Amino acid sequence: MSLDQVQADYSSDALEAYFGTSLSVADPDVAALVVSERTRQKQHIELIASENVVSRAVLEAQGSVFSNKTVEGYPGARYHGGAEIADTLETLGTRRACELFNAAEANLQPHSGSQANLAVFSALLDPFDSVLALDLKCGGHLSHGAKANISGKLFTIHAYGLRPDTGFIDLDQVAEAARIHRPKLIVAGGSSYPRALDLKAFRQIADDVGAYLLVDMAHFAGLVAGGVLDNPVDYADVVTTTTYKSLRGARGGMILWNRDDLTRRLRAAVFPGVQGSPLLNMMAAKAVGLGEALQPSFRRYAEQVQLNARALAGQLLADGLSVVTHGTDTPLMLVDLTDLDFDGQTASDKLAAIGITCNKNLIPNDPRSPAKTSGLRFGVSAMTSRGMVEKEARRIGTWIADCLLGRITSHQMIHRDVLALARRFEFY
Ligand code: DSN
Repeated sequence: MSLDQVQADYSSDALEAYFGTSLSVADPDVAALVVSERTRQKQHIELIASENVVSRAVLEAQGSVFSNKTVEGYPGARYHGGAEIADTLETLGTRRACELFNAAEANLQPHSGSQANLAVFSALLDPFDSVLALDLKCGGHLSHGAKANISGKLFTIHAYGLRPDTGFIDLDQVAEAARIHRPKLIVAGGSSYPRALDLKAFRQIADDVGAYLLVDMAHFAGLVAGGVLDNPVDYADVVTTTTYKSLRGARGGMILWNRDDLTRRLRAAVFPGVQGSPLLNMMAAKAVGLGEALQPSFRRYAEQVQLNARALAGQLLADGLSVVTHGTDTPLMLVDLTDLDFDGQTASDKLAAIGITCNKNLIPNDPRSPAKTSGLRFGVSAMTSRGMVEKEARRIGTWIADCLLGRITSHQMIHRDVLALARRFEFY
């Protein structure tokens, strides 16, 4: 490359183009994918329990100039200069999180729920320490000690399960396993357990054996924020959550706690323990989402999420499908397909063909592999954000049941109906 060419790259025209060209002009390939994804989201009924639809304000904050800033450490004690505004942002977001969940302390830096859990494990435990958590096969989460996850490699994991007669957490088993294994940490919460946790019972069991209690409320944090479910912060030593499921904010994780004596360890476990610089654009968007969740209207949203979840689960049952625990208290539910002659992957493909998006999921004691599964998980946070209520939840439930139970004569016709419903609930 000649010197002339290098200098040309720094001409005022080149700089203006670099800073001023929109995505559609600068990179039509990626721009086209963004448009396609937006269209896909609008034209489908989204029932993946870990998804939601964020506000325009959250999107705007994610795409803000905070994307350019690197900071390490915490407000007032950073390693990089120019952090004054970042400090104000992180302090604002943290204050909102504490107010929303009535917590003394919050850490908004985790990039995800799994990072938040890893930080808590490393703050409270030494390698090989014993942990008691809900079995992944019974609705637990990878980051709670699955063999394939770092949490399962570093710590000694014992699992508890569900009552075979009800599908609810077997608290007797939790208490017995705690007595036998004397875990240093008990974890409650998971990724496909549809029922409210008995927080008081978990607290008691943890106290009986001198264990820390961690509640991972990722899937139901929005219902806690909206006052629909009890607040785990009142019971647990530490609470983790993602910010983007029922909480309807930016992608990322968060840690909340009340105990002063854990503050130094938890903060150090996030940075420098498992992360470097937080993603400040996501921090800004988290702050916006938390601000939205503090508005009175969020309470109404959270109530509607639970109403919709119950309406959908009720309709699936009424229309002949088997729902684990026969219902839900949270935004999610699990359909058991063992009576049908196809697996979760096939079931999810069938629903995708009529415009309904969900995910295959292991059911308790699933005979199939995680790649196939015998279940489907549905969540209603996203459809509720679009304005759908029980009437639509019931209609969707009937479409799902008709599709899975082979009661559809024309897939095309039902897909047209799904599309028409999706169009009635436009967004962006
Ligand atoms: N934990 C995964 C889920 O529940 O889908 C991703 O957030």
